[in-house]
Amino acid sequence: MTRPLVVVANRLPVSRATDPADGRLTWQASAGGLVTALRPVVDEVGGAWIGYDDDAAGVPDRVDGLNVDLHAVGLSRAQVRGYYHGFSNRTVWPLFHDLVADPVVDRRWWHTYQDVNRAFAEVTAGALERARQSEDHDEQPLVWIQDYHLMLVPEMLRNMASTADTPVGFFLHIPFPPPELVARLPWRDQLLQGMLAADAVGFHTVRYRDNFVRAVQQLFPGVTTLGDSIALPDGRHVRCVAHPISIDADAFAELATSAATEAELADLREQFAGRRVLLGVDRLDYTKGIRHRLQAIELLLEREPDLRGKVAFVQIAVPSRDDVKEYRDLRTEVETEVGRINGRFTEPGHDVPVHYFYRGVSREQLAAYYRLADVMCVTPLKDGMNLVAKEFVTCQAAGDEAGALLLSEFAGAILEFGEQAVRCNPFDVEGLSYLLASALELPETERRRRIQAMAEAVRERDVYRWVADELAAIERGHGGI
Ligand code: ADQ
Repeated sequence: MTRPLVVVANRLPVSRATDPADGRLTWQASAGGLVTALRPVVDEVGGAWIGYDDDAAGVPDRVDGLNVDLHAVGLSRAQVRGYYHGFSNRTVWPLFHDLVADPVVDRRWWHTYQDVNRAFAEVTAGALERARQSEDHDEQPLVWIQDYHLMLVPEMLRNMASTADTPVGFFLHIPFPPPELVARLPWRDQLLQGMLAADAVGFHTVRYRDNFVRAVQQLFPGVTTLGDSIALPDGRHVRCVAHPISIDADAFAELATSAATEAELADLREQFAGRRVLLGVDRLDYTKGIRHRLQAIELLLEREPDLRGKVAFVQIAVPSRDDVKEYRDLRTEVETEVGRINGRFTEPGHDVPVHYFYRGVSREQLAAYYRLADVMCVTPLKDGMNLVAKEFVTCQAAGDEAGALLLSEFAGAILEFGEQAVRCNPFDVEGLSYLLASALELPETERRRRIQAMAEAVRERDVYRWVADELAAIERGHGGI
């Protein structure tokens, strides 16, 4: 690709840090997956990144080591409440995750969502203008909009004279639900129209893509499909594609065998000596199935007294969206459950069965836990993809470990891991408790073979492939090919 790349995402890829040399506050590129994935592209072609920051005025134009111009969108607290905590996370998030929680419908949030999407579109138009004027590029930039916070931005850009001809792509990182669920949203037409203004709309899986295409067909008369394109009544074609996101597999493999990870792992092996380890790593989100998982652990310990003292369950839960009531309630419920299990099954003088962390951990610690785990429990009730599963198999394979992956049928990742994972239905708590036991009992050679096969699948379709496939689809969609 030779066009400069303009990324539009809820957050900017930078964070504040203290300079170790003089203790001053500085800005640095953050270590998020999207930034890592796009780094090789923007190193080559340059570009811009548009995103929100709560200190918009303080964000520098650029940071060291990241070849993009930063454009911060400043939002008031009320806008963040309505657009982010409200419409994005209390309306769209639960609805698009198959109603695992009740969506809240609030007209004020919807209006704020529209206003904020417009603010993003305007800042993007300004960034495009600057990129066009720059002498470094002869080609028009390509705009790539990320996720459910910004579903109206493609159409807003299409309707501005200065940006009408720009190649625009949109990628949805969460599931796209069946049309019957989308239909519940009073503003479903506007949201779909917003996305349809892109040249290409990307999803993790064929099922989400097909759900989107069916919703468009049901809601807009006169729409036809041709291969992976939707033909709109006005003659435009929109390419709808399925590209599963992934991780930087080589970087994770390297991290898993680094000296720092090995040192962490040695400590953990000592701490958990004589016990098999079950592991959960998630943002603390009700879609991730953490409560069902804990209940399955409790049933397992209740049913099989021999396992008590011989297995430990480690749950690493990253704090998430704690401005939203449902997330605060979930934290209370999870912590109550952990307390109950430990209260029931801890023996005097012995360690607790459930180790619970409400915090993020370092990359090295995370990799060490992935290597330590005998069974990795990825049991979301619904999940667009789930990168934890991909990180786990990559770290295990790099360290020649032989753990098992217990994977929900409702995570996008199940499509790539097929029969190599232990498939589960997380809604069936009792069934989950039996599957935990059978995952522990799989023969070691079988577990090792499966881990290697899953890691190979991740290596073949890593995050760089995802970026390349997405950008190529946007180009083809724009060129009408
Ligand atoms: P998430 O719902 O955040 O992402 P996931 O894909 O699993 O879910 O990514 C979580 C990331 O956070 C992983 O890279 C993981 O390493 C990291 N992480 C989790 N716990 C951590 C901890 N305690 N400490 C440090 N890091 C931790 C959304 C969608 C997913 C989709 C992604 C990408 O919900 O379905 O896979 O976007 O599109």
